Amino acid sequence: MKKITITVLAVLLLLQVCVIASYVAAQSESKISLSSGQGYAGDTVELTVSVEDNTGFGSLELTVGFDKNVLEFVGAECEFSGGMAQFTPASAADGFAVLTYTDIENVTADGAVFTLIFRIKNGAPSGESPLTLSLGDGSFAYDGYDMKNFVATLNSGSVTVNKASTALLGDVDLDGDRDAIDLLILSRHNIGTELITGPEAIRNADINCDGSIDAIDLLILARHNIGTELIVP
Ligand SMILES: [Ca+2]
Ligand SMILES: [Ca+2]
Repeated sequence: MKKITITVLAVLLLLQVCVIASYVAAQSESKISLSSGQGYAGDTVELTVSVEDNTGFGSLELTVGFDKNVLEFVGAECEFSGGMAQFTPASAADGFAVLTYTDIENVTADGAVFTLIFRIKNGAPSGESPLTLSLGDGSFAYDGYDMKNFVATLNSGSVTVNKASTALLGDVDLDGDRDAIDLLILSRHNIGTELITGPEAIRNADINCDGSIDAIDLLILARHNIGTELIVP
């Protein structure tokens, strides 16, 4: 019985040590995150690199990798002041950017460190394009007169390229065709039974592009549907 009690106590003690060790380990690592963004082809997207639970760094070197077929690195800004920030702009052939910040003493503040500016390339495929974030060898923390490794848990974001909507004047239900259903929806809108909502449907409903959805648009669509006068395009 005594043996069992000692064994149980030993296991409990071991568990406690493990829990404390993992807690200490979790506490001693900074978290660095790269935010996500979205936009259409041709848009500029700003992403933020931020630090949480900062254990302190004298120099931070980060490499951000991206799909060069989707994104173009425009530039970066450092949100910290007092130290020296440097960015290695990626050339057209590269798919990464290196960002460094060095100070004369450990930086322990949390918050945004860098703002990254990307442009979504024209013709970029729609969908999510993941980015990578890695900590470079140039990262360190001051320890008195020495330098020690700066470690961090890294989380990287992505840029989502929105699907460009195609305008088709008269297609108010956005199914890709102009037909009797669109005419019915437009009629209901005009008599006030059921209003057309949503930016794309509203844009398509104003067929003559005069800024209002009215009987003229209804007439144009009716003529198109019976083939008297087709809407172009
Ligand atoms: Ca339609
Ligand atoms: Ca109109």
